[in-house]
Amino acid sequence: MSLLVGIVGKPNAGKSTFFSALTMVDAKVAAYPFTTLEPNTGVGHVRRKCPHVEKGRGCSPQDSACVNGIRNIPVKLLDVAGLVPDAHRGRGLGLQFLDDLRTADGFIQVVDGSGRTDLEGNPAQGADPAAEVRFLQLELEQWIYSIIEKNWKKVKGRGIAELSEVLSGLKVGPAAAERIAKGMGLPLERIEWVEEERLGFARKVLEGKPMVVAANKMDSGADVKALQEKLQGRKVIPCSALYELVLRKAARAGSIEYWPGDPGFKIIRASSEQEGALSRIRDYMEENGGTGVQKALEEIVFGGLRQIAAYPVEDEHRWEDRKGNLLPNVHLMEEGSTAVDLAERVHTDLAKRFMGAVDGRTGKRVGKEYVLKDSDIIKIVSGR
Ligand SMILES: Nc1nc2c(ncn2[C@@H]2O[C@H](COP(=O)(O)OP(=O)(O)OP(=O)(O)O)[C@@H](O)[C@H]2O)c(=O)[nH]1
Ligand SMILES: [Mg+2]
Repeated sequence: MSLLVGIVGKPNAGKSTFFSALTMVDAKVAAYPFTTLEPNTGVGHVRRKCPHVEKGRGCSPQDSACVNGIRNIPVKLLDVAGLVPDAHRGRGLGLQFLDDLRTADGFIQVVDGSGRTDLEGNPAQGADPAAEVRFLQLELEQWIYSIIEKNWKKVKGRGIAELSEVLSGLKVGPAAAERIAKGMGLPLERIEWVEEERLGFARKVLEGKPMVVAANKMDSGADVKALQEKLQGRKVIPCSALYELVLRKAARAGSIEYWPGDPGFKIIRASSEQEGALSRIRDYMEENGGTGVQKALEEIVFGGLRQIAAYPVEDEHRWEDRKGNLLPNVHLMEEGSTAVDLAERVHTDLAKRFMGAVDGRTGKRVGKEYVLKDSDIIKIVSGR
């Protein structure tokens, strides 16, 4: 039950490059629109300092990796086809393919920060990346609206429960649906909302899905400041997916030592040709503090989706499971989650038989309502 982050944007913005750089899954990349038709799925990782360093002993992760004291926690990623203006009227590949993104918890929109492709993904000069963000917003709204419309006869004349049923695929529960409807002053029973109200509702549902803008292709020159000013209120992370992909491939081949998200890398062995390319990348990274790709993922996960890490253990003193693995598992949980939410995540049975929990750092017994802190180590106590 890991998080799912959807990578969206217009064609040719670099979505698949960005996806490949994070997942090391080979996705087709090419300099023309609609290279991706079928979605690509893969696993990226977000970093957290691993608590094993406090114990002075190496951990034995069973569901993640730990490198140099950094826990790499998996997050699912989905790269889909490009979206063009008026996709909801059937242009490009339409909206249908977005249904693969229904269960996405949040989105990264990749825009062409260099302004060298238009909204259709064709070569251009001086295109405005802010326009990409505006049109995408409208199309995603229309997508959610279309899901409501397709199911409207199940909702019409009924209540908010039926509406939330229709939206459950989008991970919108009854409480969220009710909150939105109330906020808009819409009736919750015998629903007869007009088109405009349904569209407004779809817009609010979309607002509930966190989004980060990855201003890509910054290696070929772009005005990040101007973009950030135009997109006030949105998180904009400048990045170069191309450079990140080159670095990860070079690291895998043993040419360099590079840890994703780091501000630099070390050359181990490289041809003079490679060195030329790497030195350009190094200049870019020095100026920007890294390639920005890992940062964008961590911004959506820790910032937008407000996730924290929690480590369930069976032995609260040794921080081990029954087999003696130190800190075997880690879960990403939403801020505000409680000890019983963690129990539920580990196993529904554990939540049902929940009797209490122990904080592995303080040794204190805590109750069901205990709100987890980031990187908490928790033993769940359960009955039979
Ligand atoms: N300079 C530069 N070029 C990039 C970067 N990222 C991607 N590109 C190039 O942009 C073109 C499109 O990349 P893709 O990753 O296929 O783009 P996409 O958004 O997946 O495209 P579609 O699947 O067609 O929607 C390719 O030529 C990439 O090499 C980057 O950070 N910098
Ligand atoms: Mg693609």
